[in-house]
Amino acid sequence: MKTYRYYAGGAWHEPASGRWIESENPALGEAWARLPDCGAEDVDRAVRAAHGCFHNGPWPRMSLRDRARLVRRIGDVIAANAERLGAVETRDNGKLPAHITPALTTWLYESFPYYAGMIDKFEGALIPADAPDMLNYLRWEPFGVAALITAWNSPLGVLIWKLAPALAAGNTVVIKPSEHASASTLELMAVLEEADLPPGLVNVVTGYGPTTGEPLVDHAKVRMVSFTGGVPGGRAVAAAAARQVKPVVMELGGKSPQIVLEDADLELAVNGVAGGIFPVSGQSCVAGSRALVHRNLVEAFSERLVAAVEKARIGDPGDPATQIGPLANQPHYEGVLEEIAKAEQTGARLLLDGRGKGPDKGYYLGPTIFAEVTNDMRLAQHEIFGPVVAVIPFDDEAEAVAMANDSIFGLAAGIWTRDTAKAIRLADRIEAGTVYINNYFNAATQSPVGGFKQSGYGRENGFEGLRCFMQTKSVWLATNPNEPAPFGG
Ligand code: TXE
Repeated sequence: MKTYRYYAGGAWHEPASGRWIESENPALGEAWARLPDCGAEDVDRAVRAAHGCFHNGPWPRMSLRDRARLVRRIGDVIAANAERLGAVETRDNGKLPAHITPALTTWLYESFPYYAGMIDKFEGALIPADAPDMLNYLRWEPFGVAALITAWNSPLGVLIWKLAPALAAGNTVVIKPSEHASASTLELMAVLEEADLPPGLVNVVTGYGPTTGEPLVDHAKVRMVSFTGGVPGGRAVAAAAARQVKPVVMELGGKSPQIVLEDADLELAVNGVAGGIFPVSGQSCVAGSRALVHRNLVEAFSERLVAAVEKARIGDPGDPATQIGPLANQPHYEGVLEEIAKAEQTGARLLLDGRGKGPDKGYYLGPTIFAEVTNDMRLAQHEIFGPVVAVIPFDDEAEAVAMANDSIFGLAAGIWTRDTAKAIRLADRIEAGTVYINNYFNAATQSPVGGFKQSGYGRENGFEGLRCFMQTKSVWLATNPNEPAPFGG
């Protein structure tokens, strides 16, 4: 079994507690690696290293050009090692290499040159403040130590969206990946040793939310938190951060609607709905898990959706022929099965049952489709995060919008129609951070991603993604310092 240690201050360490967590390969249901179960002492070591690096050594004095070079270098090292990193992630969470490795060399990679190129474009501002003999200007400064807490569905992807802007903005970081899939993040630290980073710039602690994540959020030297995960974890992190009035940005879950209007190109819509959830087994924050379909289309749509996915090749994620791999870990797999069983009790009709599909060993589950769902059912409200779609009929545009918005979440939505004006009208009324019209799942480094409502706040990617890692300072300079300030003024 492979043993990983945690990384702090440019060196590898064993957990102070002597405790380890076993990480499973979900394709086999077998442990393959062990990870440190870090506690408060280990977290403190990592945060102190990050804090030291923020204040001492080359990092705080580095020119913008050199900082940008270093951020680019990190991207280059990741891209050069994409296959190695992707292989570890596949082994640890079952994600298909086709969904990891090309992304690490193309658009995820782009985050590094994009943010490296952005930091010398912040031109500051001279404020025309209404104050005589005063010059008032603004600076945008890093927070200091940023905690980057990530989820298991896409550990490297989620991390890169945070790491590139956090470092470009001048912060140092402590990363806390999910206890279910930490190996690729630790492997990343091993490859980053090539990048010659200042010790303490990037640190990784592993362990559970309450015993590793919480001491990290609680640490007085951590000055901001960027979190991706579920709503309960997000609430706990926000509450802990509030104790020290610490800024948090968070991207949480979703129950994203895919609205298929009566005039939609049916084939396009079916492919868009299938492609918006099943290739990643629904384990994506923006997975379109509610198909809201015009009542006149619902039968044809459902039939075609079943036909499109019932023969999907489910199996070993390492096999290039595989289209759908396993779910990422055992507790999650069991949770999804439980949700399917609950949905069966509600009167929803199971059109396609994914249970029992794929190899016997491992956490496999095929596309699962329920019809005759109503939007108030748990199946339509609760984020399952698995390959499960609820088909919900609607009668008119107003009802579709009302149903789409009748959710605690607001991460993404899809609209399928031939009428662009209608699509734009709907897009304006939908409460979601991203709306896709006649496409789904697109993302780009330049385009901000994030949630409305309980899907989170703050944005990743784009200009806003960098801005979240900076704070504004207003500087007042007296241009006539001999003039005494009025007492008590
Ligand atoms: O999330 P958690 P998990 C959703 C999805 C999934 C659910 C649970 O519904 O089933 O979230 O996923 C750390 N203080 N998404 O288990 O538990 C935790 O250790 C500090 C949506 O991954 O929220 C892990 O590193 N940290 C999603 C991270 O938070 C804490 C992607 C996420 O864990 C903590 C994945 C605490 N109190 C799952 N509690 C998306 N938005 O893409 C937990 N953590």
